[in-house]
Amino acid sequence: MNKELTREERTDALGGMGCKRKRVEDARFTQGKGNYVDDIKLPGMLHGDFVRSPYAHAKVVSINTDAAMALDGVVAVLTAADLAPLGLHWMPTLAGDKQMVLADGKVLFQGQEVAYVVAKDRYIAADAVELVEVEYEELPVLTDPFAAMESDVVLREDLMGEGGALPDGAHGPRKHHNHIFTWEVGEKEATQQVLDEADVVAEEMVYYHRTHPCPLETCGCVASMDKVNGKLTLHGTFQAPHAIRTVVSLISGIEEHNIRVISPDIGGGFGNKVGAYPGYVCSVVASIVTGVPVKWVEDRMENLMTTAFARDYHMHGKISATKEGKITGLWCHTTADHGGFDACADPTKFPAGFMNICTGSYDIPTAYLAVDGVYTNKAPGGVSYRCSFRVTEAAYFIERMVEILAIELNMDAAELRRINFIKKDQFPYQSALGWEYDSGDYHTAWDKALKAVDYDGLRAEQAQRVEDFKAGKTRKLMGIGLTHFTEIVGAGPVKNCDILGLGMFDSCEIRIHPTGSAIARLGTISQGQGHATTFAQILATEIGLPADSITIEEGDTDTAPYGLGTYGSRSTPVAGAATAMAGRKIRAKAQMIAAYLLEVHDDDVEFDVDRFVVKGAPEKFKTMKEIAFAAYNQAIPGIEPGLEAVSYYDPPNMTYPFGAYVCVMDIDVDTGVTDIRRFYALDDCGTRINPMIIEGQVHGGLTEALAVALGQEIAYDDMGNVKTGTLMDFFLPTAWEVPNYETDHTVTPSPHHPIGAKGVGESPHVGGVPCFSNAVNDAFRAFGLRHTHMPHDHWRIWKTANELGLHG
Ligand code: MCN
Ligand code: CUM
Repeated sequence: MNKELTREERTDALGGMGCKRKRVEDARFTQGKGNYVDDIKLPGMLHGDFVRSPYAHAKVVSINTDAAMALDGVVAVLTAADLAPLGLHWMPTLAGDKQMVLADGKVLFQGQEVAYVVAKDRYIAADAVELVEVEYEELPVLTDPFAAMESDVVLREDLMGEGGALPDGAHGPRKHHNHIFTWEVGEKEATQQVLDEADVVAEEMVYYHRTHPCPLETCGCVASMDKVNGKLTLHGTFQAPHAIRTVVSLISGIEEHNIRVISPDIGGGFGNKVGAYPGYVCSVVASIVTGVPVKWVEDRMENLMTTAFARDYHMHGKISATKEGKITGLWCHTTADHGGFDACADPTKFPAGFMNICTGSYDIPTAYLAVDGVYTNKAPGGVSYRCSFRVTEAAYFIERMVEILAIELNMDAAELRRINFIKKDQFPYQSALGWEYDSGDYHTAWDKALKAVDYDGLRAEQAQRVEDFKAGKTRKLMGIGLTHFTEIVGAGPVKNCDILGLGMFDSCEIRIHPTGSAIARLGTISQGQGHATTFAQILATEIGLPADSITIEEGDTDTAPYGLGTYGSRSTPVAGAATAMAGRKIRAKAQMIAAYLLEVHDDDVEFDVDRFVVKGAPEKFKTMKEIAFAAYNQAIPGIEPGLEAVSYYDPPNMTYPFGAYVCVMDIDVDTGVTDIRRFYALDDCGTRINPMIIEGQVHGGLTEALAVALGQEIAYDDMGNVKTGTLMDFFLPTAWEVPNYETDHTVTPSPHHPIGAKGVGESPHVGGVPCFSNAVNDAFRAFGLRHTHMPHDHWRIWKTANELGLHG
């Protein structure tokens, strides 16, 4: 007989929570066996491609498709005129606006979809795109949201009422024809009064530039209408497959049970794949019209120029404090550039996402935030790129304002943070802008971080460097970037979070097979986060079967329970909770089966790692494997056969992960070249399911943060031309630019989450961007710099040095 394993050995054998389980997905990814949208090839499949506008704002006078149609292999060319009879030339956006599917009389941004060509292959489609003749009449272009709010030029005639009246938008009254919404939180007058009476006020315009997540795989889909059975199958790069199914049903009129949406492997989403794009609608229509499958996959330029961008927030801030440095108030007015259509993917009641987490990690008694959304001639979107619904903007804003306040107070920025942190015993903490932070221990994290990098030593070195620079001994300055961020993730309670009326719960359904293995399906969808690995770990611990014996499946709406998908780092806080809760239902039934098999009362058995044991008699037990078999092969009085459970989880609150980051950077004043000497990242995401996956998430998020802070942007010229529409101009960091990251953690569990876990996917980006930016700004603090805008590329840094008179 086998030697009986110890409790510890049995625990290890499960590969459950807390272990560095290797990613099960990687077997296929590293061998080129992933199954992405473009790998899907259906019999008779046609290919779609878009004619796109070269102009940022123009009337579409005429479209002539004759030459394109005459090309051999072209099957159809769709224009708005073809979609109009179906009511599909416009579609609803997730933000309550509507967006043209194909140009309906005008275009509002460069790259906007004008016509959709369907052909036998991708090359013919591309050739035919060139043959479509479109006559445009250029209109004045607005690329600056402040100018747009003053301009007579009307971007959205479709939103004008009779005689120039201005009807309300989806989020209330509008101030101007290019205005989308005003969103206000907090106390305006009280905050103004605090600012008026304060010892010290720091004021700054903090601009977080427009950027783009640029996932390796672009967006795409394959639509396949089976006219015989009336079933539509839509494969695509969807971060929210169920929501896409519901939206497709609502706009097409096809009953939801006749639509199957499948997200296969996704090569990075980063929020870029949350929304609905014209390509999806056109592909569905084309498949319905032609009766054969139609594939549409963007190229890189299309992805960069037209799909959901990120940020573009102009944040005007004022922060007040006593002369000892106690923050007394925060005021922020944000002008948000949403482009030609408001296609942000925020929860409905939050048109500026969770920007009102902008009080950050600090106990700020009085605050006020107003956000004005504005239309411009740029691509639509705004919520993407590891943003937690505008938390990136909020964290950047407050972490810059705190640095500027430190300058104003002539104080050390680390100390200023320390004296303003929310204290451990203040949690659950009610913020001035309406959130209830669930848990945190910021002082412990901060002290650990500063100690790890020898903060005092770094400051001494920096002071010496400044002396040396002034003495002409060096041309390099040293910056110390600090950040303590607090995130809000896990949308969310259904009572205040929905998208298009769909409550933001999530789900998990588990089926235990007779031989003691299992499949669990979730309403979320991994795009690289490793859900198949980590959700099996949650279950292994909850139900006592090895993680290796549990298959995790996501992304097929015909099989997975309804869920709202993966974004806003919500999978662990919401679907992870559902997984634990469904696991507990399995365990509850298993307990009854075990008690029956062991011939004792239900209450006389207890769960022990992978089995139920009789209390006080550890030699009497039934393993979960045995119980699973019994569930299928024995008639147990009063208990249904089988072992399955489902949980739909509506979280009581969001989770509030946080982190303390330090970046040490050297800057060559003459070239503007930055060298990141050190980057230390301490994250607290509560209970840690898989430390290795967390570390991977942190490395990825920091690298994307480096990109954004130091060079990446979607830039426009005055005519609305995208100046960074290719990877020649759009900075994508490689191993060359990436430093060696040091990761660390503290663990402050979420009190309301069944396993105490908080999200982490977006944290490193949220905290990383201000940390890199603060390092650049800090390097020049001794020379009088208060604030300079991102991206801090070499040219801009050189210019900053030049403006400060450091070039001689
Ligand atoms: N995790 C953990 N312990 C925790 C929290 C999380 O082990 N306490 C694990 C999770 O189990 C999961 C991963 O870390 O495997 C990320 O979990 P979570 O924080 O819940 O985030 P989501 O799974 O909801 O992922 C979304 C988040 C977002 S919004 C963006 S944007 C982003 C990000 O994830 N996009 C990514 N990370 C990405 N990583 C990759 N590779 N590709 C993307 O597109
Ligand atoms: Cu805002 S990027 Mo993520 O939420 O998919």
